[in-house]
Amino acid sequence: MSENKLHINTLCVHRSSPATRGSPVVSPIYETSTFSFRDFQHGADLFAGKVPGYIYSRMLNPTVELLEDCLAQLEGGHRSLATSSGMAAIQTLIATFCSQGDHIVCAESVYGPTTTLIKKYFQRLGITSTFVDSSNLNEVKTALTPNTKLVFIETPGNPTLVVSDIAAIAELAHAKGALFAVDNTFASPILQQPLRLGADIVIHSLTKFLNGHADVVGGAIVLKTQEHYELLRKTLNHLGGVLAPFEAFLVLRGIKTLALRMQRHCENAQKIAEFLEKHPKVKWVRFPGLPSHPQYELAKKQMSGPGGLISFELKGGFDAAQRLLNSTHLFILAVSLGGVESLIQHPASMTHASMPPDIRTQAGITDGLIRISVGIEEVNDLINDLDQALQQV
Ligand code: LCS
Repeated sequence: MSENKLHINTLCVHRSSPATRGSPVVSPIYETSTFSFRDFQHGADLFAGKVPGYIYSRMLNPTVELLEDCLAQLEGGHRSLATSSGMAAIQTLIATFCSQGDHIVCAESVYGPTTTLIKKYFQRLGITSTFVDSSNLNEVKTALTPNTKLVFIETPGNPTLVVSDIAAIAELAHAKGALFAVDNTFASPILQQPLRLGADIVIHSLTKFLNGHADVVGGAIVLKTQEHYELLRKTLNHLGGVLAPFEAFLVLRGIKTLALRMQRHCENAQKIAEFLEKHPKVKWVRFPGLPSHPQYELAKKQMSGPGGLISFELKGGFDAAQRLLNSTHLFILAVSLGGVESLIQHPASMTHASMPPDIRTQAGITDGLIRISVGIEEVNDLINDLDQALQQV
């Protein structure tokens, strides 16, 4: 049928999705839920896995796949999967590898909902867990049992910034036949590449440094082997927590400036941590770039920069923390981290409020603890903002 014979109702549907034109420098967004088959046999072959190609965007989408390929390369992995959030990545990981009767060893200093996911939802399915100070290798070793399937850590850990020895924990986990996953959200692949240090799996909240602009929620799982990739791809397809193409496009755009941003985050955070440590109203500061950090030497060895997160406590405890959080102007009072703008928040009543209180206390998340995510603004403006806010305390 010639074009001009088509009814406008048909044209609305068919001419709004033209084929790719020219050779774009930036990949177009494949904002489509489904893909046509050339003929019956092609469709059947795609479903049977006999030929490569796209079927349906929950299974695979070209824009999302471009991001997945990019993340695998940044982390030195084989393949990766992008998910609808960091939590979806962790859920997909555990659902893939752990069954009733299995055991997880998890770091106590992790994002609050990660603890809740393991302690509440997976425990209900008969998966037990032990939470340890992952900077203490003896604690990790003692917690491992013959049923341990997965060791899960964050380094640096949210929000205490505790640093754990990736290579040493990989050895301990592998000696017991357990898989070892590292949530690399705080470092980003620019500062640390856990797969190269012996981890089997890397988790990311793309919401943070990788996207970097506080306008996307997303996650990722990076893997070393095709076998793991295929297992996880099946789980993700069935659980359904996939990333949308537009979000993938935004993260790809964010990644273009990741290295530059990380450099500025690190430089700014170093100066701010030094300022805070000298301030008379500050009790202590935790920042991997300060010699006072308990794992300063390990951080220097394992990471190529200290990152953009700082945690600290004021001498005035909880009341002083409340005052400070209500007094900053440039530091935005908001959770999340890793964006170009500086943020300030109170873990015990915000990001880690859902955590069982005993594990929260065990992890050192005190009521006076404040966490800041240092952005890429001019550092003296940020220091002046904290300085004036500290005067209100
Ligand atoms: N892993 C880490 C280390 C995180 O910090 C977060 C979120 C997640 C995983 C979960 O990622 P999401 O599902 O949010 O993409 N951390 C947050 C925080 O510290 N403040 O708000 C969110």
